[in-house]
Amino acid sequence: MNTTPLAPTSPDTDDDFAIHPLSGAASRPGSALSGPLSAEITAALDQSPDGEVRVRSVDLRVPLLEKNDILAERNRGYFLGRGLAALNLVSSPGAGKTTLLERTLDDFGRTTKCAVVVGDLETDNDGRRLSRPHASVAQITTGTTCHLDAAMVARGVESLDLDGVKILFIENVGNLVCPASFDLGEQVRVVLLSTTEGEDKPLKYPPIFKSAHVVLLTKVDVADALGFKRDVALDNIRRISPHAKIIQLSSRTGEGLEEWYAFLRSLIAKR
Ligand SMILES: Nc1nc2c(ncn2[C@@H]2O[C@H](COP(=O)(O)OP(=O)(O)OP(=O)(O)O)[C@@H](O)[C@H]2O)c(=O)[nH]1
Ligand SMILES: [Mg+2]
Repeated sequence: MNTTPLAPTSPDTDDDFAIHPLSGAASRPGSALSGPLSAEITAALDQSPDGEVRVRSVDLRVPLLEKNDILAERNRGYFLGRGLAALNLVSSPGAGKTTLLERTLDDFGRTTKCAVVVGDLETDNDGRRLSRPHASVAQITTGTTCHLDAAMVARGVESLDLDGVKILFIENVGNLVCPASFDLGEQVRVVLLSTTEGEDKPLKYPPIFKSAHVVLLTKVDVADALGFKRDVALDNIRRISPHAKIIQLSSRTGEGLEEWYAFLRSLIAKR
């Protein structure tokens, strides 16, 4: 079993996000830009011979993503070493991520130990909603950041009790754009599309749907009342993510949840 500490050990001091363990160990500050990246920014501020500062623009996206990818690989190795299946749940705000996880912890989570890391800009509302005696939960508040990154997840996971845990759910910040670029080290990326959003979202936000292993069509209980065209939505999902497994479900009525739980069981069986 891989017991190497998961979070980066560099003494970064910036508090740009916060961990609120709903159970487990004490919170600690997260890491921000550091090392080579700060050096790159400093190098961008060239000084001319007459002392005048010339500002060069630097594209930070590549180094930021490179750093994230390294940490994501580290997370992946850690999850693998512990025999954990990690799922990254992504959707626009309010598509039903927390409600699905509440049901999943209450049903599936009674017999299979699960843990959750949940990210939001502000509040620990979702963390408190998900808190259960039988499930370890950590809430991350990102401040102004519109997605979780691998470092935040590493810190969140360190505050969890992972003893006997088979499935780690990572509920990302509600956003259909930014989370697409940030690998968290998950094994499975789950994208939710709710009937309240309209059928066209896969066409309008293709990167996140292209990256999905599983697409959940949620809130199907209200599809008819909304005039939501399921066949059109399914067609759009298949056009953008032809390889994704699609499950239609309602966390309210329970429709489709058995298929979701069967999928989760299949992940454990593969470990
Ligand atoms: N009718 C219906 N409503 C649902 C269903 N699932 C969730 N909702 C409602 O949708 C709203 C948003 O649900 P959440 O689970 O908080 O959504 P979320 O994706 O976690 O939201 P953020 O964390 O803010 O991104 C709540 O009012 C839920 O009760 C469902 O299956 N059917
Ligand atoms: Mg939520």
